[in-house]
Amino acid sequence: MGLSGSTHAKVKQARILMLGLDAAGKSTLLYRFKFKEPFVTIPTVGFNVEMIHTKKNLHLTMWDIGGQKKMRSYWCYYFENTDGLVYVVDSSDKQHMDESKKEFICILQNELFKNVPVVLLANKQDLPGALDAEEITKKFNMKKYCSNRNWYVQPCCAGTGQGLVEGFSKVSEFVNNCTKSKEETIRCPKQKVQLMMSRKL
Ligand SMILES: Nc1nc2c(ncn2[C@@H]2O[C@H](COP(=O)(O)OP(=O)(O)OP(=O)(O)O)[C@@H](O)[C@H]2O)c(=O)[nH]1
Ligand SMILES: [Mg+2]
Repeated sequence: MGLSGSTHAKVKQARILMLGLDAAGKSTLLYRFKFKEPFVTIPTVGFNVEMIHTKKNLHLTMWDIGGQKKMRSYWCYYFENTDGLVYVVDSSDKQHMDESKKEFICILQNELFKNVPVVLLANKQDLPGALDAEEITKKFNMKKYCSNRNWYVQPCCAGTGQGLVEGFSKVSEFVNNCTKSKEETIRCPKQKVQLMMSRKL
């Protein structure tokens, strides 16, 4: 009895940067989304990189870069060839909201980010006093600073996972529409698996 099969799939690869202030929740939400269970993090020194496979033959390489002040001057080294930006905000941290906005605008104004689509994740919606998506949209002046690109503000909670599917779907949608995405055809050789019939000796 024989079994044969072949795979011929077109897979798009996209490079996504995750940025935001320290403790915004970037690593928590990346691993919550990838492993579908709560995740305990420590502050990221350097970066984490994870591959996310979406249903539409799109592979997202997620670069989660540490957001501590001393690390922000290194962010620009990751900017080249970025297909999408996921900017994470602690929606409950009003004290650092202006600082977060300042860093956000600085990224958007970089030449390498021209036209790069943005998904802003308004994280920590479970905490009291968290700004909602509308308030974050206004606070970050999204209409003004993102007028030349696709953008979306998604409220979420990395702790429970709420809003993450929607947020990552938006990233995929934007990247899929983006002509910058590298296209690659992965061809797996025709595989033949022969199952030997067991024989009585
Ligand atoms: N209540 C609540 N806490 C959260 C949420 N997301 C993350 N946290 C907590 O926030 C803290 C910081 O989370 P991280 O994911 O490490 O933050 P980060 O943005 O990766 O920080 P850096 O690596 O320093 O840039 C952790 O204690 C998380 O458990 C959330 O949605 N709700
Ligand atoms: Mg981190």
